[in-house]
Amino acid sequence: MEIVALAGGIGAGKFLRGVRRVAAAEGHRLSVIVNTGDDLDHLGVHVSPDLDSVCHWLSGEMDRERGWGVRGETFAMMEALRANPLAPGWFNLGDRDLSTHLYRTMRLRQGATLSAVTAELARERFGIEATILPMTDDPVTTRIVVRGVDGVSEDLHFQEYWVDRKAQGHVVEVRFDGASTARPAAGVEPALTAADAILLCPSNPVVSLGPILAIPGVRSLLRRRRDVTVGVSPIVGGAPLAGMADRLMPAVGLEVSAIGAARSVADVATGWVVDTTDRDLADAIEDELPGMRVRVTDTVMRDDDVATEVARTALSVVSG
Ligand code: FO1
Repeated sequence: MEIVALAGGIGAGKFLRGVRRVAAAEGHRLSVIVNTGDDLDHLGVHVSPDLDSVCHWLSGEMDRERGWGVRGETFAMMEALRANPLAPGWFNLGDRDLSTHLYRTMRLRQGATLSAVTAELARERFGIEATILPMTDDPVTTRIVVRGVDGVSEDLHFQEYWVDRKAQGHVVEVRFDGASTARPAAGVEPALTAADAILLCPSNPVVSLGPILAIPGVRSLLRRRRDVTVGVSPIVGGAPLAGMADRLMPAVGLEVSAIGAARSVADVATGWVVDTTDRDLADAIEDELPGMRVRVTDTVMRDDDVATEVARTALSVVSG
């Protein structure tokens, strides 16, 4: 089978390790379409956090505790940088991660597309068999507008909001600048068209899956492939297992629950996997969202065995 996963930030990686194990065991091919709205040009390098996270998780180099970056990462460069009070010290570029950012920046300056550079990094640096695709090669930037207690609104880059401001402040708007004129990266539409199964990773519905679905053509294509598409709820017991979905979902009118997350993809998914904590929501979801079949399993992916079971459960919805 051709399995295609849509992935963003922190929640996707653990699940992708389960998908990878099922794909390897059963001889399926895996492609992952990744959010690039988090990308940041910082200190002269182009950082693609979600592309890097997916590569770290699939290569096994991820630091599970920190949730981003590689195991054993050091921050000597950041310590030296902070000796200069004029330098921006809020976004930590790890020493090993920096090699990835420098390579990506060098190749982009040579005129390579983000897709081409991502393929080189995934294959040559991380030894990954899966095909890793940015959602687009065009610039798309997630912006978060927050209003402080003083009533003043600020238009922040996603990373400024999430890292510098630690997701504080009342979110009044989420935008994906550049999305309306962005084109899906070369391999995206062929992968979605040929997929035997499409998996929506348990990523933030607003800023991880949202930007991917905002690329013109992607959502309409997924609607046509709804019969092979299954999502995994990123919300368990009314809260995200990681990240800041609970702060962003209300800003776009979504209830912070497994049913609220299901509503955000009801037009593109025929299956929805929820945690055992949310077993009592299963009937309500199927009643409200016709065509959605709910599966219940343990989705708190503390290790690869649990993640593999979640992947099997999701695939069972569309593989008969
Ligand atoms: N997250 C943090 O909480 N603090 C950081 O300093 C930080 C730096 C960073 C650098 C590179 C990178 O790829 C990711 C980094 N992250 C950091 C995580 C990042 O904000 C998130 O992984 C995603 O953007 C959220 O989906």
